[in-house]
Amino acid sequence: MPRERLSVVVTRRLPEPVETRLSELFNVTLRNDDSPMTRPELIEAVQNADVLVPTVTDTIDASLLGQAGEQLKLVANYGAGVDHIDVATARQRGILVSNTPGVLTDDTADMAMALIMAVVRRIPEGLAVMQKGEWSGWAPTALLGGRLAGRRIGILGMGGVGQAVARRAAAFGMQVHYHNRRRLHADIEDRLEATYWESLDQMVARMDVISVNCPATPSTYHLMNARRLKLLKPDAVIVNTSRGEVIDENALTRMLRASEIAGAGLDVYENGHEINPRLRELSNVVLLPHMGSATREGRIEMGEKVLLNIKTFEDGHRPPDLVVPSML
Ligand code: 8YV
Repeated sequence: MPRERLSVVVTRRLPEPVETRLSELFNVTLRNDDSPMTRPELIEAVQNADVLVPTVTDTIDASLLGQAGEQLKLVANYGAGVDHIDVATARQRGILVSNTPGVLTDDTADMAMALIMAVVRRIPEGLAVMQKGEWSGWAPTALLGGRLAGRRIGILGMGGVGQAVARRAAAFGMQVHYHNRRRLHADIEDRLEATYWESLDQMVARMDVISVNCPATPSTYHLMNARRLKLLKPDAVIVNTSRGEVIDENALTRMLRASEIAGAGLDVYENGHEINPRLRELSNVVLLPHMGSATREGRIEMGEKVLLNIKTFEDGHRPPDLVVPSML
């Protein structure tokens, strides 16, 4: 007799090829519209599914996991970051957690560079002039930005995305510096021509650009707090394509308003999609709606990773992208 297929609940609409493949392989419940699941819907999902496929917009906390049925065995996250999942509680309850590392590294690094260029070269301001029909022709001193080549970039978090940013920044002629929990191996450092700073304070004070690329964990919460932001040079810019919680958003907004820092490029925010409204009023700030990994290729490859994690688990093996609390 064929084995009964795993019951999989997906919390958001995924790219069509991913949904099709999930339906072919598993007993899957897909989302009809693209709104995030409500809390009661999530509770129902964890009470019935063998596998839950959430995204960054779902809070999989201890209280939700406490209401899960005995059958829930795997949370196969569609995304790399797992800060919205209580991985330790899941583990205690015998629920595995997997994610989708690697496949969104280049896309996210591209977006970090796009934000750096947008802010330093004032691209949105130029676009606004064009869209409003206000361009009266070339002028020697109009919309002058800065030159990337020769500028120092300080990368905060030198994992896969941080290193991909480093490679890109070096190709633009920037000098690469970084701070990380652990210093990279000397050969990787050499290859990236990256200078390690053990002291984040000292690095921050000397950089022209800061790129935030570390995950959100209790130890990175407000790593860029008001005190540390004040160490930035007044002509420095900061970009964040990782998680909003790493920067104290209100302190950053105050400094941007007071021109104590030259600009910011943000793809992520401290409170999900609720952003400090004052940020929207500032011309030296480029805001994006968390689209760092938003490429068709990336989102399909994320789906392939989810599929592989579930299928491997179904076949009785450890999912290749298992997340264990000690990794965090
Ligand atoms: C994802 C991200 O698209 O993977 C991550 O950690 O931040 C995003 O780029 C999102 O998390 C999907 O769940």
